[in-house]
Amino acid sequence: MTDASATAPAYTGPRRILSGIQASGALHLGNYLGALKRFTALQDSGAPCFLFVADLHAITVWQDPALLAAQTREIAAAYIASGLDPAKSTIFPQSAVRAHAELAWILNCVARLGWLDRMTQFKEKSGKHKERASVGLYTYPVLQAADILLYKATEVPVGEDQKQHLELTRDIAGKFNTDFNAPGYFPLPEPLIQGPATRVMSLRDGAAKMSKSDPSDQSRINLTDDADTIASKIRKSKTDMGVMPEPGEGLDDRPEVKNLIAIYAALSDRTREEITAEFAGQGFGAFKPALADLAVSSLAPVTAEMRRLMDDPAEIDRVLRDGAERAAGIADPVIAEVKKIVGFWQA
Ligand code: AQP
Repeated sequence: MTDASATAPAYTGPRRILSGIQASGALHLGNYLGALKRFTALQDSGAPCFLFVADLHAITVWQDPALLAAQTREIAAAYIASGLDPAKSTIFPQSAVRAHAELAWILNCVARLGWLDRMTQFKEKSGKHKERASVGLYTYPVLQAADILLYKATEVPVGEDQKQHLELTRDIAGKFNTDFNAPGYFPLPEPLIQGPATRVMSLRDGAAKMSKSDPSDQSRINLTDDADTIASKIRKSKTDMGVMPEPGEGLDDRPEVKNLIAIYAALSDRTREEITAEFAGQGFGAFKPALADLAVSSLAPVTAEMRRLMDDPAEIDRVLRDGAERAAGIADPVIAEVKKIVGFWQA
């Protein structure tokens, strides 16, 4: 793939921020620090924010139909509980705006098979039996490109794991603009991968991403965990025989310690250097309880608000319905224009 930004004329439309979280429930600290907390920080950045619940993405792996709508509400509740104001930010279910699927099909015909073959997330998620994976799991990054380009989003806050998919989105946008002689029609969106916790790692293995599909519940802190569970998981988290590092000490050979410091920094809105300076030379017996207290006090209000909202599904449904209408107000004219550009028959 080439970087489409090298040759394409610049997009001149307004700034828009867009991101999504899969409706597969079970949100964890990685989702909170890598996504939710950062969306909230961007809400007042001067560009409108579109945050969707990715239910079309969720069904790329099996989802129980009896649970999917509740999982969708749970992610919407997490958005609101993390501080997103539905009056300012557009919060909506992806499947409620038909144009996502329509644009994904058109972009499936723009993207090249070789580009998708290189996507590492598919390789990781499909494992040893890729022939048993759904076709949707394979084409997932094209749907993601459609999600972004449908709103002509210019900035996409995501965790480190989504970097390759964002590069693919830029390539698809560039190829569409070139193939259809529509210079600058789609923006080449910028991934916003910033902050101390763009890749929160497992509490049991500093080389693996904290992930909802990790079979060990001890590997992650779930947003539904109570205070005792959070404290116990942090107490039992893997470290080493050493003590807390000195400022400036390299930590590449101590990934678990590096991860805990990054989590502390992200939760407290401080830098890793500040945290290292504070705890230098101390044992983990001092650091882990401090981290546990911080995690509990940061997550407890979010969890409590999520529970309150989940007890009032009608309130969440109002937010999602209103968000879907507002989102369609942007998406529908874009898909109509795209169909015209592609040359489809129009009445
Ligand atoms: N460990 C992480 N650290 C930082 N950011 C993370 N994100 C996910 N895991 C981490 C970010 O959260 C957003 C939403 O992710 P998602 O739930 O839509 O999908 P995902 O990345 O596939 O999440 P998981 O937990 O890793 O799911 P599985 O186990 O199914 O693969 C994204 O912005 C993502 O970067």
